[in-house]
Amino acid sequence: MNNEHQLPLILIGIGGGGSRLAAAIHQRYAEPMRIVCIDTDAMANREWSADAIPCLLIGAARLSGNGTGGDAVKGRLAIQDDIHLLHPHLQGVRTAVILTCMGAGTGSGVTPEVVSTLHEQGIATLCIATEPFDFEGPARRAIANRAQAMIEDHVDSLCSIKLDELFNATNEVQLPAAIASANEILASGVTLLWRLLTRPGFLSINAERLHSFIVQGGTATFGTVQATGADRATTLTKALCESQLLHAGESIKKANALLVGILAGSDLRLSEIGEIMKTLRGWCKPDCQIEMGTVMDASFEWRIEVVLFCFESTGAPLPDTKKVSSASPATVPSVPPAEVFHIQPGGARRNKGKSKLAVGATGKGKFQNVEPTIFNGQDLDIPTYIRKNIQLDR
Ligand SMILES: Nc1nc2c(ncn2[C@@H]2O[C@H](COP(=O)(O)OP(=O)(O)OP(=O)(O)O)[C@@H](O)[C@H]2O)c(=O)[nH]1
Ligand SMILES: [Mg+2]
Repeated sequence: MNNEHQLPLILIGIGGGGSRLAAAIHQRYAEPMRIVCIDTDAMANREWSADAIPCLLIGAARLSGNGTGGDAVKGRLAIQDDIHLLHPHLQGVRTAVILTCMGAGTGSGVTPEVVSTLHEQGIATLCIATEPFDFEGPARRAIANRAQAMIEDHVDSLCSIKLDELFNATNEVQLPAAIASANEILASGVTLLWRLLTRPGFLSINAERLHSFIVQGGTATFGTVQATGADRATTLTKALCESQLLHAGESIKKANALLVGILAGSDLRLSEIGEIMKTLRGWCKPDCQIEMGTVMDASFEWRIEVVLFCFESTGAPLPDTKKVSSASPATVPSVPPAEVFHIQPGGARRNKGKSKLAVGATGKGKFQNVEPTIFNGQDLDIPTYIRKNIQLDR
């Protein structure tokens, strides 16, 4: 029997928004999971602590627990001060799912540093990062873009989600309902990864398989749909094709790899799995690699939920060694053969090549969008008083 605490998988929430989403996911999963939140804001930190989620307050020496006030320079310095606080949480971790919101100081400044640290430790990273709403304005957008470019340097799989698209997908008009619904969509996607490992149905994915999938993932998108009724499999595939988060099916067509999770109760039929997988196979590229798993959950009786991660991995797959399912093909004749991804030693992300902008930390005034001036490991574009934490008399 799997114990979630033993899983080599951790959820890391960063900043106010990222921690709030991580806490919502933790609550939805309702079972023990490895989780840690990181923030510069002591008040927000207390909120998550009340939920028994370990929270790391970083940069307290320079920010006094007041947050960064939207300054990614301060966020980056805060995590550089206190990255050691994260290390005890990484014992035995092979894969990290990071939730973060781009556009302000902590998420944008801290996430690239955390991703880089995890990468150095050989931990595969799937970073789910929200992009600010259009109405938040160009300054937040610029911070988000710079942070994203830095994250891309070391992350294995990056799933950027535009908040405008996420909220459109909720079909809710009033803000509180839209936020709850948006949280629910993200929670479906993320908890799927835990459920696939801890509550497998007859087609399972193990932690090492998931690790190798994420290592090769590249740019990722995800969507989730559910349906009930006699034609629920057909309804589901139609909804997937129309999903805004999957760009009306474009993400499926472009994907080099798909991770498909099917959640259902004991009434799930093999023919339904076959129909869903056959339709997906028909949409995606002939050489697209598909990994699927089922999660049997009594609370899903009468309905099916499909969660789909589409990865635009740029790396050529290595020769196959394993089949996706331990079930013999004879027992599931209607499911098309699926291939698996392979572990890539070193865990390096392969979709490099995008131009690297300066870290958000230096994104101010004349240093906006320029490469940082690094000397002896120090970023000289950061004012000396901030770099050396000198308190100025005012
Ligand atoms: N989906 C969602 N997005 C959020 C939420 N809170 C904030 N955001 C988004 O996240 C961006 C960053 O905000 P925060 O996460 O609060 O900022 P932070 O990373 O804590 O940074 P500082 O507070 O400036 O130190 C915002 O511009 C919003 O786009 C939330 O509860 N849900
Ligand atoms: Mg904050």
